[in-house]
Amino acid sequence: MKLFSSVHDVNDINALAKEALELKRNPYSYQHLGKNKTIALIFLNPSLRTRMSTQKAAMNLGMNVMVLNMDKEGWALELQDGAVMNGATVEHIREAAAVMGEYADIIGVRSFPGLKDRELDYSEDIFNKFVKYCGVPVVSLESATRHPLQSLADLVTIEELKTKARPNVVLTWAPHVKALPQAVPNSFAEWMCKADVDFTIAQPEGYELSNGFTKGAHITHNQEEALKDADFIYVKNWSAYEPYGKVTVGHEDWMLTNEKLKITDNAKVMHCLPVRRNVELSDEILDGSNSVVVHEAGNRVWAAQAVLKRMLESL
Ligand code: SN0
Repeated sequence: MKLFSSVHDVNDINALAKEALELKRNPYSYQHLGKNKTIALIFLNPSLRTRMSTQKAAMNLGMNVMVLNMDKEGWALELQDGAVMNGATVEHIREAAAVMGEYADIIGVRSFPGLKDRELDYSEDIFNKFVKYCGVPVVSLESATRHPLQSLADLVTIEELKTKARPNVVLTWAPHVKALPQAVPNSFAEWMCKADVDFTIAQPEGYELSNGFTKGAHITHNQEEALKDADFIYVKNWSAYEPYGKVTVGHEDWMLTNEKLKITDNAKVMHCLPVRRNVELSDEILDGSNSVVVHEAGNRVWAAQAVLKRMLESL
């Protein structure tokens, strides 16, 4: 594997999830694979789980790891071709990415959307420029429109915890105080549309995701209808796709509570984290027995390790 940026980079998602669970059982069985290989993890935005789980995954494979918090410690990056760089930007992505490719065998990149210019964000300009100029395999650590390592960990978690062959999985919008990217729900939706699950998305009117990510999903504005008989509930806030990046006030009643869980099939509750307690998800859910959010975060290691293993095998 030379690129991991979306579900479209994977032939068989079930085989990859299975490989992740095998690595969970035998974390150190491929320690030789990463010997004398280096991964550089480049962050243009904050991270806890992605940074630590990807570093742990790389170490389990015997790799060396370098982390650069580019937003805080790097030079201000110029992205425009032909720019006259007499302003705030110091270094062009053409040199920055190419130099990183000299130091690393694999590069991971995190770059969030600006949420102002939809066409620019959905063109994945920054991520694609890293891919183009670094010259080595690249893994997405969450780009403007997708978070594939999270989605793979989510699939692994569902495969691991499901009690029926084809579970009902519901992605439900949740309230928030800020405008958040569509990357996590877009990505979860496109993975679930390919997984062996019945998949429903529930969101208030105006929060429909781009239909490029949701083909095959049942989509509703009625949260109660969606939650009925759910086996897994994936909770996430996102801002509107149209009008782009906008949020509306209200919808506080979309927060998940124990009362709402009663109509589910004792559903397990998932969230990518970080979560705003008592805004997106209630204390009673997060501290209750249905929450699997920490277990899900633990599986980030095995998802990342399965992807890095395949990248190392293709070097
Ligand atoms: C990011 C998002 O894409 O929703 C990262 C999730 C893995 N989340 C946030 O930016 C949360 C920020 C906040 O203020 O709660």
